[in-house]
Amino acid sequence: MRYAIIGPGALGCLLAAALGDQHEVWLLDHDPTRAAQLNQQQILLTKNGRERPIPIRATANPADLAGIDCGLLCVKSKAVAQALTRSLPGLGGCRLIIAFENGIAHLEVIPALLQKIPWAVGVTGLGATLTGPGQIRFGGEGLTRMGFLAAEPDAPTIALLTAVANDFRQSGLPTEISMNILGPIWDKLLINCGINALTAIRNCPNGDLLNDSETISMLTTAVKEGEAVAKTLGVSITPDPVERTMAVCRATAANISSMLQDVRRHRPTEIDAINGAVVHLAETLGLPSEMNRELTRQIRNLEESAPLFP
Ligand code: KPL
Repeated sequence: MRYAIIGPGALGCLLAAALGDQHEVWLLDHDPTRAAQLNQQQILLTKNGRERPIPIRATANPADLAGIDCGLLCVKSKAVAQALTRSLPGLGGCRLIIAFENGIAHLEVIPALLQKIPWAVGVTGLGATLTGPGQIRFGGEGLTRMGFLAAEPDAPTIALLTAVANDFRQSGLPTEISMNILGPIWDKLLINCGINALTAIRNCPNGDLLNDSETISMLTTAVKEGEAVAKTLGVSITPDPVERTMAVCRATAANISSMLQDVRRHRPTEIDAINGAVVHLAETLGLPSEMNRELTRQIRNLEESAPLFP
């Protein structure tokens, strides 16, 4: 299978590293200088204290993607429209795009842009920290789920998603096909609601959130507010999201959350797609969302207190 991974961030590089051993993997970067650097240096993955180079092909030219089978969209939520608009001309032969963004904002943007290519959603519990261009430190194992959100796709597209899930498994990434991907999307959203903003505000790795009772209480309230929204919307989430969020804190204890990575690099965060999206829906439904509103406010302050690089 030929893969194009759109976005060389932590998850994009981690998936490229996992699939790159056995498949042809192209990494699409909007920055030509960095793409040239990645081509020379390869992906450098540090896992269990050992660094290993993994060959991939990087490019900033979407035309190089002609003939790929599947695109894995791994850009930040806010960058989805721009990344798809830029790469679509090169994705002519692509038969499936799987969107791996955090939060739920991208689900509203993608349908209008991907009218000709079938798309699915990927939700992953994998953790990774980008330590430099193409350099990642593995942050924790986690199940990946993939499924179709929109209308029932045709048989070849279902078969292709099944083949991608097999490739992921053979590359060492536990992966399942989900017939109800909205559930896992919300399961992950609630985890991100509890972890991401708090780690960015406290400037700490995921595991440290469990060190004091005040932070645990904030995490609990943020997740419970989101849980109430999901239940009111009729989304079938997995029971006990607070305990599952704390389990992710433990499983990815040393990981630097994607939001803290963004704040440290002065990049826009995904706050609007995570806690901000919960606040928006809670307000529409007349449900409480004080904690998510407060976390959103504090992250916006952090974003404003330092210059942002898109
Ligand atoms: O998804 C994550 C993120 O950092 O965005 C978690 C699961 C919190 C791992 O860090």
